[in-house]
Amino acid sequence: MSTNTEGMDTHLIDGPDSYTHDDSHSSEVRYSVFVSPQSKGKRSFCQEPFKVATACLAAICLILLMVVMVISIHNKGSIAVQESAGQDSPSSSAEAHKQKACINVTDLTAELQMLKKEKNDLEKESSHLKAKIAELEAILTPRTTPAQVTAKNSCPKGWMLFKSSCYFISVFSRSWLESQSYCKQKGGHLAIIHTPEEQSFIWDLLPRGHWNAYWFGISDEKEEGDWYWVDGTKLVGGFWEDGEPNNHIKEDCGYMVKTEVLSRVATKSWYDAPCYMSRPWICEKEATESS
Ligand SMILES: [Ca+2]
Ligand SMILES: [Ca+2]
Repeated sequence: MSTNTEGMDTHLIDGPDSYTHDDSHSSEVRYSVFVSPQSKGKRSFCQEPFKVATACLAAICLILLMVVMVISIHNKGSIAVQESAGQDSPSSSAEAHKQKACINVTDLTAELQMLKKEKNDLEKESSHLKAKIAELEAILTPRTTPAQVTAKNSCPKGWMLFKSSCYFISVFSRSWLESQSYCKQKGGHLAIIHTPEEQSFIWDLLPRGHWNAYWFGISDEKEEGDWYWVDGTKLVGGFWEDGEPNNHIKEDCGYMVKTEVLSRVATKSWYDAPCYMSRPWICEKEATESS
């Protein structure tokens, strides 16, 4: 028994060769306890691959760690950039809205100024038109005196009242004689004008035009130069234009002219003209009194 033990120790001390040849007694514990100095170098040689593998693993781990760190840093940087961009975006958007609002305000201000100008222009035009309407109404409204109001003179439709007479302005044209016939049919005669007021009233009824000439009730057909009214009374004075009547081409009938020249006046508007000329005319007849 002791011999076997001593032999076994001898094999162990002798080294791996002996150990190799005695597989039946192999033991990791024993090997580690009874390893000889010579076999120690050989064991380091066998452990070298494990160290290399360990080193490689450590290196790989280190590389992975570095990769993870790099990725982490990169991700943080990206997040920071995104956050930065996310923070700038509302600011930029607000600035853009502000600029747009400023532009809109400028546009609206300009439009407001333009509308104010248009309003002023329209107000001026409105005032002008109101004045024109008042002027036309004054022309078309029969002018009456208090006495006439009391008398309640009235005229047929289309005839204008002045004092005790009604006046009709034709829109058609006829000769002087045909015009007088028309007035007679209506119960009157071509207008007989005695006063500047009557002349002005009739003149105001006439529209302006290039040469608006209206027959009225005066003629010198019987005796050249002797002017008579259609009621047989002789003319006294008159409202002739300068240089008229001139009987230029046998002009024996009178008309009054209203042109677009504003400087012309009612009391210098009469002309003598050929009686056959076709012109509009002015009728006059007595107003109807009603109580
Ligand atoms: Ca004449
Ligand atoms: Ca004449």
